[in-house]
Amino acid sequence: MKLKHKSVPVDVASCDSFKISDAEWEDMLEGFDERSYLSARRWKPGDDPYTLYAFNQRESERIPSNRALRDTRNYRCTTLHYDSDLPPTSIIITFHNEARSTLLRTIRSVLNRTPVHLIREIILVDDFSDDESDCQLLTKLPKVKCIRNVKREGLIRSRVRGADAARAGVLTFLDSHCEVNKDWLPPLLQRIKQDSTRVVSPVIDIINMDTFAYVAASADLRGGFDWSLHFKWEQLSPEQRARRTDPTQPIKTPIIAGGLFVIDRSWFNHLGKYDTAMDIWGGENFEISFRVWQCGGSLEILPCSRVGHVFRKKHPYVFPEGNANTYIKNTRRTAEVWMDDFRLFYYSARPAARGKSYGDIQGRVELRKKLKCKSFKWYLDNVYPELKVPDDSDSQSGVIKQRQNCLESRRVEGQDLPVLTLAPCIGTEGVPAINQEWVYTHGQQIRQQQHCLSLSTTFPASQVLLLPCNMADGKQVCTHTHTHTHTHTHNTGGALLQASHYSISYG
Ligand SMILES: [Mn+2]
Repeated sequence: MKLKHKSVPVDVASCDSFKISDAEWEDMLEGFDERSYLSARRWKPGDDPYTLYAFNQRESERIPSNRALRDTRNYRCTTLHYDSDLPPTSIIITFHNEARSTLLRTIRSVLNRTPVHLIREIILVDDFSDDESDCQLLTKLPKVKCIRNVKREGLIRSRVRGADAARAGVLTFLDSHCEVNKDWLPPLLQRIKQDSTRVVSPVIDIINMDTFAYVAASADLRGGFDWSLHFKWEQLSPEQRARRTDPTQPIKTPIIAGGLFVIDRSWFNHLGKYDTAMDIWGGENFEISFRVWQCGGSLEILPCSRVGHVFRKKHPYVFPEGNANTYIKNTRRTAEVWMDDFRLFYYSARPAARGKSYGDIQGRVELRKKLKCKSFKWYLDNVYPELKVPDDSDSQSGVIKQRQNCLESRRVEGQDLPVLTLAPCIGTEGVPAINQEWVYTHGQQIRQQQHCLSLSTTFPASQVLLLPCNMADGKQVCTHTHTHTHTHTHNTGGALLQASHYSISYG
């Protein structure tokens, strides 16, 4: 059975650089049997339409693969002109058990709304989906190629595989449940043609996961995050908005959402592609964003490029190591390689990351050195000054008391590390002696100079030692909070100090 193409979407027919007739479409799509493709694994009445994909499968299947979309751009975008010799791109779409209806709509929207000479190829990377014909059958569509992983690799390694296979000079990464909108690609390619160190994203419109309605997103947003490395969209500040006299101007962004972006292929390779030791999904957008900025590039969002994406509340697939563990591993690798001492704030905001294994980062550390990338402080000062750096002045200092005695550090000849003892408190007028004064830090460690109190093991009643501070060591973390009381009692039930009762005085 063949597709009937009686109605080509209006926005395709009206696009200046790309006119294609019904008959030509018929030819291009000949050989692809859409109805039979979509018939596999269809939603059945009585089934929960959210079970398989965590979006409304029934609604997705009701909507045609080539539906028309409202042009959500600012009207001034329609007056812009782009070079006639923009570089073509390889479009890379990775997926794992994607719904056929959404995957097909992603591809058809690209074919319908992109000047044909700008698409070198569409590379589908099937990350070991249950049904290998999901990908294979689509190669009947023009430009589409399929690569299949023989085991589950995750988004990151799948993208690198797609990039390695790509033949165009520019790479376009798309998610597998998108719809590109009118003239989405030329604004992106134009920016890269002018400066190949730019990494550019469209404004990501919202495809409602229940109704599949296509909803315009605000064009006054950029990517931001907090110290737990949790991504969030942020309104531009009033000053930034005041400076934007032209709504078509690019928006510099500290971080990209990660699902959709365009990057020069040589630049992608030069920068070290992705960290392929990261698993499945999550955190890779931090890594590539820090890397691009710190190593001499920039990230921007182009308001005149619009791509819709189905936002879901949860992942429809399983993480072999668990969702949270995977996110921690990936973000911890990012923090360790790119954030310098500011990773302290990451560990402080995400204490569960301490002590979690994150693999070998030597290769990425060397990459950073080889590329002579700038510091995270530079990034904060120049790219994301709005991210508030927790103020160390609200860390507290004081003595740690057991009855009349104070905990002190003492140097012992022949030993590298000072030892801990209890000795009479020798401070005067509320000023503790220097080796009896301890600082409770933001990273929830108890520190004296470069040494921190540390448990020797994680078992209860474990011995307390003084060791070089290591923000990543969970055994150095004291999670009691001291915000309101100046005197605080520790007991041994899982707490830091071994003896029966200590009182810690701060202030
Ligand atoms: Mn997605």
